[in-house]
Amino acid sequence: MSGSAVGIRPFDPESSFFSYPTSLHIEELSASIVRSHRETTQYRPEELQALRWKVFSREEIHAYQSKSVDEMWQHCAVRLTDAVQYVVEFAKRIPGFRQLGQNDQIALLKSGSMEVVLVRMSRMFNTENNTVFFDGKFAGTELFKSLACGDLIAAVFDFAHNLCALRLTEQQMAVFTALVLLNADRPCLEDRERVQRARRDVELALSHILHRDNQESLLHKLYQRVQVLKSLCALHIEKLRWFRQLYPLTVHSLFPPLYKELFG
Ligand code: CLR
Repeated sequence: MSGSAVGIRPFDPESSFFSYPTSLHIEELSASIVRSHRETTQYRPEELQALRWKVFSREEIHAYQSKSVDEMWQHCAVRLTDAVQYVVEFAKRIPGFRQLGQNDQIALLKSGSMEVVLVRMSRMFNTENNTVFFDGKFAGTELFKSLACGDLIAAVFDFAHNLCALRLTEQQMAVFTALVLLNADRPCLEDRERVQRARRDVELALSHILHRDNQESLLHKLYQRVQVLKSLCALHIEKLRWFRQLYPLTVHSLFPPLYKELFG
């Protein structure tokens, strides 16, 4: 590496991650998480801004509403799985995450990936007309009518709306979503200690960023949202159980394997 040639040891997150964090370490950790976030979001903020005028027409909304329950579920499961795939890629690039054992990585993704998708949803949300960028255009709750889970959809939109109101920067969101993933209280973890140590550093990174941005009051608000995320994900799992009971074959043969692996 070029750094060592001039006698400066380049930052190596792998070697220093579990030692005492220095402010340089925390700085580098935030930068690394922010980079990972930027590289794994489907759309950049400028792109989303430019797409805002694209909304579904009445006819298009009607076409979604005319789908059968299982057809619409399958469609949404595919879209959701695409979004989850990006979150998995994000997780794998977080220094403290990729050093965990395979089983713990999977355990964290099982319970955290949907939460991160929902946080990321707020980037794709337009609060002016309560629509989300889905399938290439902005869609309101009515478009999801044929899923027959209006309560889940309303709650998810509500969450996105409220999170939008916090006006997080991309950096704040990046580090917050890393924190959502690195949760030592998740079920089935083998090495909680290690998750906790990785989490501690990301917590420092978040405090550091919020301090720098002069927005320390956000910390409390963000921790409050975590509770809501938990209930939304529980509702999602409950809806999936209900759907699976009605359409076991659709889930079995038409849902994406990753979706079933994480939520099924
Ligand atoms: C989240 C942010 C991603 C793009 C994206 C794709 C699919 C969207 C998802 C976002 C938000 C949640 C979403 C999902 C499709 C279906 C799902 C709207 C915008 C709703 C909540 C339905 C979930 C239940 C189904 C599995 C039936 O960058």
